[in-house]
Amino acid sequence: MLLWFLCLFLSLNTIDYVCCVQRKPQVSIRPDADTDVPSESASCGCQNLNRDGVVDVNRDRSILMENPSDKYSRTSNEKLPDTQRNGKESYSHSEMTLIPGGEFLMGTDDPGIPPDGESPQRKVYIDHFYMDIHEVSNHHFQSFINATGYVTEAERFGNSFVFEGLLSEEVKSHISQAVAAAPWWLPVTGADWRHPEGRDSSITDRLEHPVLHVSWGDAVAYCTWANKRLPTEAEWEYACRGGLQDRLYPWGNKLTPKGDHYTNLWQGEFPTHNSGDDGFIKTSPVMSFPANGYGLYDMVGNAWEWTADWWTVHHTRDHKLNPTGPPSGTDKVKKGGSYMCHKSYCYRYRCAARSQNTPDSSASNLGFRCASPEQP
Ligand SMILES: *[C@@H]1O[C@H](CO)[C@@H](O)[C@H](O)[C@H]1NC(C)=O
Ligand SMILES: [Ca+2]
Ligand SMILES: [Ca+2]
Repeated sequence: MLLWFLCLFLSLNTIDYVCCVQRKPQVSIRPDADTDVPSESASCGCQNLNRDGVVDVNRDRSILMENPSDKYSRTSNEKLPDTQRNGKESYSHSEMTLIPGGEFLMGTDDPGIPPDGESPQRKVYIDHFYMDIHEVSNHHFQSFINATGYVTEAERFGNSFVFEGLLSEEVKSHISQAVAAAPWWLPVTGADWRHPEGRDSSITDRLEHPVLHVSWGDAVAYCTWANKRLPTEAEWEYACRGGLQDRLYPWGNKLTPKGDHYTNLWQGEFPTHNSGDDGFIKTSPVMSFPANGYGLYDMVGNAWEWTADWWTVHHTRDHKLNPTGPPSGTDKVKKGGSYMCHKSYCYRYRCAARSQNTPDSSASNLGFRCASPEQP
């Protein structure tokens, strides 16, 4: 067991700790590897998750935070009540909006996290398509499950990764493993989309929040059922930019224009203190923050979003027409960052930012939305 986690520390000083919520080790085992914690912004709050790559926390209880929940503001979630959207969510699928075709600059020449393959900036042309205006919600995912009886991969595996700060003491007391490089990630038995923090949790009061703990395959199954598909990375990034050219965020270059929060991220110190300044310490109901220029919500922040593409960090400046990524690979691209992202650890809530996971991965900050060439 120890060997599995040691392999996670083979940072090689270049390959950053990508946000891999993965089940299969991607690197070989080197028992002599040292065990430094990942270095600041090169890593993110959701990396190195691997069901085989966890350590025994009973050997060192201090790997767990002391009472992280004490440090969270209980009232923070009351700031932005769940009201605006009540009654609006009666569709069985998410509403979509037309993303007009056009050319854009994909990636950046000023990468926030160079090892992620954010550069070079290149011209990409995208045909028009339709995009879900928000992340697929628990409510919509439940419609799919009710209609099909589909069983997600986390349910089949019997566990999924949950951020420690969200867990009850009861659940934590039964956990004996953690991800060594990122001890705030714990494999939780019984965690799945219906039980985001394990068996003693539920989604009844979170039906309008993004569905979590869905693998890439689960996301594809949902989109296929809805007569849609996952967006390509290029489509996703084009949609993220909302018609703006060469900006960091879907709304511009300032993270909090006039002090206002435009999406659900992490404020405070990661991973010990989440001040919830944006109103939420966990996920937020979809559409809690302003839409971008294309009418899309939470393109960055709230939940990470799976895309269709296989992962590569090698890009050229060649102009591209509707690129679909490499023909094969081991990881899929995810985009947008999540409510757990803080600049110090996961500066990935930018349109050009990207990360990856194996397709069977699932976690408490990873969801998706669908696209379609035509209005379904
Ligand atoms: C799914 O089925 C459950 C159990 O029958 C029901 O309570 C729930 O309202 C249904 N949800 C949707 C979105 O169809
Ligand atoms: Ca937040
Ligand atoms: Ca998102």
